[in-house]
Amino acid sequence: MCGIFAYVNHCTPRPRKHILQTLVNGLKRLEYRGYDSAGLAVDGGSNATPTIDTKNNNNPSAHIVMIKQKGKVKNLDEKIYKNQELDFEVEFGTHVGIAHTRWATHGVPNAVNSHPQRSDKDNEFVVVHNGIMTNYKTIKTLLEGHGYEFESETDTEVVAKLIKYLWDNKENDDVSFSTLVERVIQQIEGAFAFVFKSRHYPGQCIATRRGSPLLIGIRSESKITTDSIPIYYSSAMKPTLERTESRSEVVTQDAEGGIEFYFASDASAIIEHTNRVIYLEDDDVAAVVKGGLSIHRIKRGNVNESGARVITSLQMEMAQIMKGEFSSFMQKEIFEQPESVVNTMRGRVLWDERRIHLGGLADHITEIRRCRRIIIIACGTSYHSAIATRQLLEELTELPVMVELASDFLDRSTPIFRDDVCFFISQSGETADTLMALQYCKNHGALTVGVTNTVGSTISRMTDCGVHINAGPEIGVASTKAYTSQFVALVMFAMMMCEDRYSKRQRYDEIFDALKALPDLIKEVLSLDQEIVNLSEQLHKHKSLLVMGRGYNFATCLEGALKIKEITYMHSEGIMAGELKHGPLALVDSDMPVLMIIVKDQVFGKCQNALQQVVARHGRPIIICDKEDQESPKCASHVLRIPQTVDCLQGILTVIPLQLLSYHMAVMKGLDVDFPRNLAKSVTVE
Ligand code: G6Q
Ligand code: GLU
Repeated sequence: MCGIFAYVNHCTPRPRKHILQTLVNGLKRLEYRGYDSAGLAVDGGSNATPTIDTKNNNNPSAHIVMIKQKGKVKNLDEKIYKNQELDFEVEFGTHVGIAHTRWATHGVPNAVNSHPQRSDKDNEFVVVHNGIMTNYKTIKTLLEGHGYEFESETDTEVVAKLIKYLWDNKENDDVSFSTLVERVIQQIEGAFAFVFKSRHYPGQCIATRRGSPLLIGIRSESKITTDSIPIYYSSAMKPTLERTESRSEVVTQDAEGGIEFYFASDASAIIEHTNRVIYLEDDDVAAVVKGGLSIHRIKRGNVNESGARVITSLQMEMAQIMKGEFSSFMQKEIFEQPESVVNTMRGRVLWDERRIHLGGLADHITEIRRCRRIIIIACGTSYHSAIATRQLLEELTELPVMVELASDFLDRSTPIFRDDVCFFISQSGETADTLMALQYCKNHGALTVGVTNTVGSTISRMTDCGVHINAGPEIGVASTKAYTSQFVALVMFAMMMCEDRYSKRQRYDEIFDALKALPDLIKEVLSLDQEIVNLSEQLHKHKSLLVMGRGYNFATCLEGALKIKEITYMHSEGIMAGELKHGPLALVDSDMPVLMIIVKDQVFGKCQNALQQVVARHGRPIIICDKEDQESPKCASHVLRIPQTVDCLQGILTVIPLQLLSYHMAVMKGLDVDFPRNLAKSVTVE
């Protein structure tokens, strides 16, 4: 979730053209993260350098101009220069510009939903946001009750309106911009990075984060003498929408001479300007006031927090920054999974209430509970996520659940009835086969549900209701984090279907607790990386690799084999262990690499039988098994031990070693991991 860039030039005269170019270039550096729209806000005014008057907050600077556009940053750039109102040559001694690339989570991609979001028609406060707010509906209702009118479908707009509310109800005119922002973030739940600009605080820029990255670059002609930025603590304020109590005035530093600040959600947008940066931490509120930067925090109890944030030097190359410590997007996305599954659950798994709330299904859940049959339709990896969760869906809904490959479903002209509920799973939301199947089911009168990663995609628009998996943009063609997030989304759906059924309560509780522990267990599996590198050394020169398992882990076999095929170009087959003696066993001998997934679930005994059948044919399989399993490793050539979780989530933990294995083998073969031959990220043809 996507890109923030902001630029402050203090006592450093810059023409508006330069400011706009800096903002647009910043956004271009963030394009690789994926986005669907872009926008920015700068000061208006045509021929004068606005004066900085921070003492008198009631004397606003020039009005703020916002330019927003669906689609590429290039389109935004073109739109900027069509703006008749702006004089591009006018110079600003001091100026704050903020910009954003949006990956929609709330509301379709269009200009109104793009960021910056604004407080009111006069653009008194504008804000850019990365992340998802989970309690925005409650705040929105309260603000609407106070007469604030909303124009977008985003969660972000609530923040712009909330800060305006706090401004309108401030105790006195001396209240600082950062105090208002501190008050805002006290009301907010979820993940965010925000950068604010206001005409009431000309020349000031406020940034804050919680769970979403944000850093600040500093550039100055005169030497920056300090190597850290002090933190000012304030006491907690009443978390209420009522008037807040007054507090001590924030201290700011005056900068000597000119200075420039660059705010960004990732270092790739900053490095070309400066390598001196500060990484903000959760709940830091950073304020640039009169060219001085200070950081403010609410003091929490007696916690002994550090008194400063250190200015560090970025030592990296551009490409390195975009992928972080990773060599490819696929690798980055594999390692993002502890966070991406949390984003899928954020605001949906209500930990305190022990409830699941999928807002996008709420209006239809009664109808879904009454249906006669659930049909899940998808392609490729998305299809595998349906295979992975079918058993749980059957168990918790007690309905027949069919899982269909979209192309085959259409070829068969499968009978569909009005009391069917049809799910369409798609990372991109644009896959042609899945789309056609959706049209077909609509024509037959079924209720349609989308499960996609792309807000505003054709599938999310065409379906009656749905769930956005919120895994964040996936760039590697081989799908990884989208798979585990689809998996989690379908598990949440299954749980929501049975939450008022007493007979399912124990099972529900067991899965609920396992969801909480899941991110840490994923981290534990990812720590097997070096072991998997060693295994890849042994395997990558082979021509073929069979992946066997059954029950909840059969989907892992299919998905693992698909990953291996896609990026290593090696033959690989996911084999249902129960089918071994009906054919595939003929392939097994001492030369054929076999990987078996054996975990302690209800098919453990049957998997042991399959293992014996392989061993009897001189196979020496590689085994992925539970840490506690003493039996299976005895027959193995290599063992990968993973932590145990509830049976129906185990597939998330067993698939990750296979994602890593395919990745390392492809690297060893010198192949392009992110863009495998003959494949595209979004398959928009039949
Ligand atoms: C897997 C691929 C591919 C993908 C399908 C369906 O690694 O990315 O199998 O899952 O092409 O795509 P959507 O999920 O976007 O519909
Ligand atoms: N939740 C916000 C929105 O949908 C921000 C999304 C983002 O991170 O780009 O507008």
